[in-house]
Amino acid sequence: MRTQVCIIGGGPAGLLLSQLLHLDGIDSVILERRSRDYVLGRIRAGVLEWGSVEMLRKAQVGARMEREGLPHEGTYLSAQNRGFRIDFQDLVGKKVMVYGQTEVTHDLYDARDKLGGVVIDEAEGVRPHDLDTEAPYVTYTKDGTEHRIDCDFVAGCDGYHGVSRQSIPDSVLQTFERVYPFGWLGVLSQTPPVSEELIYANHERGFALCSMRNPKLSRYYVQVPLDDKVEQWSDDAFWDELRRRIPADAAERLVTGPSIEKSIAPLRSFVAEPMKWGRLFLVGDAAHIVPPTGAKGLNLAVSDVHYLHEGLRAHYNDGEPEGVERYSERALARVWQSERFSWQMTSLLHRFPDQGGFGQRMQESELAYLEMSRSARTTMAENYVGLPF
Ligand code: RFL
Ligand code: PHB
Repeated sequence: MRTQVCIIGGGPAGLLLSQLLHLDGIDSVILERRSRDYVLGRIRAGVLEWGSVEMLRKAQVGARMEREGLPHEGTYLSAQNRGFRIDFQDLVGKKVMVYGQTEVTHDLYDARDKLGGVVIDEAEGVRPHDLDTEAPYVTYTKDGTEHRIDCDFVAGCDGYHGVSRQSIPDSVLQTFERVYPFGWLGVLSQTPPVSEELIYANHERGFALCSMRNPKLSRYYVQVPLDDKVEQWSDDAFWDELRRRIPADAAERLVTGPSIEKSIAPLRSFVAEPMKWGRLFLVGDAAHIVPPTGAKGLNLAVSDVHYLHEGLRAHYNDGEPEGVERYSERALARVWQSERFSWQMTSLLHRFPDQGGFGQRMQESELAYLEMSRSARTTMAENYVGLPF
């Protein structure tokens, strides 16, 4: 088989890239290791920057998001059970959209199917070859038979554990990493959200977050030690801990119910440079991971897709090589901005094992400064709603 762009990974990055290329007359094939049901069953991000909303509209997958998504004009921060608001609309004239990654992925699969996009799922042993030549190709096995796809470019959209990044020689690849000494225990429950807007809570017992998927479905998180196991956390223990960490008025009105999903995710900051090697591009989690505190993971995948799509469109439709050549540099500039913000939000809101009383007071006074200073809130709002592409 031959295609112009072979895309490894059918998560949001791979699907969105494929859809945008299709709309410009550029063909692609997606190779996904998992089954579609598995991909659509993953519960992940919940907040879209407005730039991501516009990208989804441009890709003609925005209709359901317009109907069901929840535009949020602000968010709450809380310190020691008392909250205050960051008003995005007032401070920077922008908002975000609460619409789950699961729904985004669903909409993208539907759109690819409608336009006859090729997504090969349960592709095993996917391997890119000859990436530093003019004629790269990708091999994989499906139902016991080996296949080969010849292409012009390979887009590595295969997440943190994928094969694409590993195909770049060690002598070229540089990685930067910080692993945080805690994780997030997340619960999804069929209960009305405790607040119309998200609440990010700093508490001496640890961080907590109140989020949502829709008016009947809530998503909550509490910071836990890295070695905690999900089985140790009964639903009641989770709700008790959450109540202790959030603003007192929210704790009083919290509606609890059985969890329909419960999992622990570790927190990590990670960047691989460069994001292009020969004819391979790294896109999304394949190149970088952010701790979820700034809600940036999915949004960064979308901005990478923006730069790569622009580059490939200029290459194929205008014979202009610059966008492809400078993909890594352009994407990385924005990646590092989101890394910085996610790291700052994480440092501000979590309890670190070695921070002591002094560290706790520093966080509390930083939060007090945010509450009193419009310019501090403006900086936070500008980053949270997303820097321009
Ligand atoms: P994805 O979504 O990981 O998709 C990559 C796809 O590639 C497939 N794949 C392969 N396919 C073929 N061959 C191989 N060898 C392959 N190896 C992997 C995988 O099956 C998968 O379908 O990456 P993408 O598209 O770059 O999208 C990035 C976002 O998914 C990610 O940044 C966010 O979900 C991160 N993230 C969160 N971000 C937020 O902003 N807020 C959150 O609350 C939030 N929660 C999370 C998260 C990521 C998590 N992971 C990765 C463990 C919670 C979790 C549990
Ligand atoms: C979520 O709803 O899952 C969510 C929201 C905001 C974050 C992280 C996760 O910062």
